[in-house]
Amino acid sequence: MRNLQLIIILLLAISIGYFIWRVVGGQGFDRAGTNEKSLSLTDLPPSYCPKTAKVVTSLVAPIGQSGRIVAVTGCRSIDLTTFKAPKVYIKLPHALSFIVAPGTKSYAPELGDVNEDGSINAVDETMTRGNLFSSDTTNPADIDSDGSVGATDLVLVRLHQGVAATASETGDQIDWEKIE
Ligand SMILES: [Ca+2]
Ligand SMILES: [Ca+2]
Repeated sequence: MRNLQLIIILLLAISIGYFIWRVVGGQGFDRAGTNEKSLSLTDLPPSYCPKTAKVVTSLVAPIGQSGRIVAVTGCRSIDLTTFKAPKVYIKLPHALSFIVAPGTKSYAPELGDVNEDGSINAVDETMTRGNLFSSDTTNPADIDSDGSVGATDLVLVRLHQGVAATASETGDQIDWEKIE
């Protein structure tokens, strides 16, 4: 009888341990702090196709030394498996930077930061309005990268206007503007 009680207690302990491991360590980042998953970018205009993203792993590292440029696979996926940090900060072209915490599998970036200064405001809208109908493919106001500055670009700016990345979401704030 006593043995049976011990076996039940043991099984219970193993079950609880497994549950905790699944919930705490088994999602997103593993116990070493490595993200197990790629991050999917969602709710973006079909023509928006970032080639690279900047990933910053620490705000306390020397300025500019914690960031790395990574490829964006198929315009929509960022491989975070090699980053060992409790959370990472990500910046995409013309988007506000954002935090990816453990367990995050997808994110809908806010587009509209024409001048890449970390916020979407009247300056971005003025730049977009001033370049409307431009078909210069390198025009920074072509936010959705469809080859011209048009209604969609203006809608994106207006939709996200007033949204600003908080200090904790801007990573090391270095070289954001160099993201292509
Ligand atoms: Ca801006
Ligand atoms: Ca456009």
